[in-house]
Amino acid sequence: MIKGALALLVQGGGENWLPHLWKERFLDVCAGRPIVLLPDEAVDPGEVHYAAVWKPPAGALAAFPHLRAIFNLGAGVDALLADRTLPKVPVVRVSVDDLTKRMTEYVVLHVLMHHRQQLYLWNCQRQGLWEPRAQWAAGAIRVGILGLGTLGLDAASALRRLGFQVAGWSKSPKDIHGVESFHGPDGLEPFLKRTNILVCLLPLTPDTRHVLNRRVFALLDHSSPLGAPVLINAGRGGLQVEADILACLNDGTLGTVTLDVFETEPLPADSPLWHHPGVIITPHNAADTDPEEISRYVARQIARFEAGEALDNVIDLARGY
Ligand code: NDP
Ligand code: OXD
Repeated sequence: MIKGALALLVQGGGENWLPHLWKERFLDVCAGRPIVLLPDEAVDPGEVHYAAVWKPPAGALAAFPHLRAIFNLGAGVDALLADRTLPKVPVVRVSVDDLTKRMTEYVVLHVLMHHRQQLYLWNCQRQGLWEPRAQWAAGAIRVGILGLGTLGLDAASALRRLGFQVAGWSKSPKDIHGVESFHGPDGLEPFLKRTNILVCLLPLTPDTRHVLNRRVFALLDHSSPLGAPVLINAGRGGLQVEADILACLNDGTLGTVTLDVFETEPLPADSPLWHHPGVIITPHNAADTDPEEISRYVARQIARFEAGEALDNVIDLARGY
């Protein structure tokens, strides 16, 4: 039997994400299935049963009348769901251990960077100054994680092991050992009022867009040894209001921040964030997942789906994540 084709539509990403590399990976793991790289290669649209995509052009997937499932090659589906013509088939996101562990590395690295006053120490080093400041224990700091899904939960557990006081905020209630849990719009204010380091691992949806704004920053707790609170956003740029972040850094509402994601990516060269002394910038690579792991995950899911089993990590289109 001829297998339905897998169409690949991949845009953006770093050197690991070049479309022809994705084609080679899928040829390796999807034995005998035609793999078509779009828009360069020709295919009869009726023969395409699956699509593996990263930021495909709006409307591109509507061309396939027999599409059975769409595999988003990353965890966040906001760019894909913005396409109003998306076919009504299951959309699967990436949720693999490799991605989760890399995000936890990132969160732990940056929480520690701010907690251990690394921006101050680099500044001293540049000036040849030996001027240690008092340092406090992790137990003195309350970290708050926006989003207690796959990524938030793993990061919470690692931070807890380091001794931080950890809380999280989610849409639905949670009961997690050792993590104070808040949920829903009513839970946001008490969550913020106890938080010194705010870590954002939310998906971008109509409900979460611009949640990282001045009103939210002003509620964070200033009473820890850190002084002004810290923001770390590795969710999506659309969650943050960059003008508010800058203004809050400048008036002391925020102390220092780490941003991996931006309203416009790449971050424009004229953004004042690049040169602000209180800002650490990374180029949307917090969880730069192994693509081989992702292609094996997609191939495994297709094989199971064709054997009549359910797909994993299917997006709830009504919720948007
Ligand atoms: P999940 O879907 O597993 O978790 C999402 C969490 O956000 C859940 O706890 C959910 O609550 C919560 N949430 C969603 N909407 C709301 C809301 N309106 N109010 C309160 N809580 C809400 O996602 P992941 O943990 O796997 O990933 C999170 C995001 O991280 C991705 O969507 C992506 O944008 C980003 N990401 C960034 C990467 C990077 O390199 N910078 C890499 C990978 C992901 P509940 O549990 O109740 O459903
Ligand atoms: C993302 C990812 O969603 O890299 O940003 O998986």
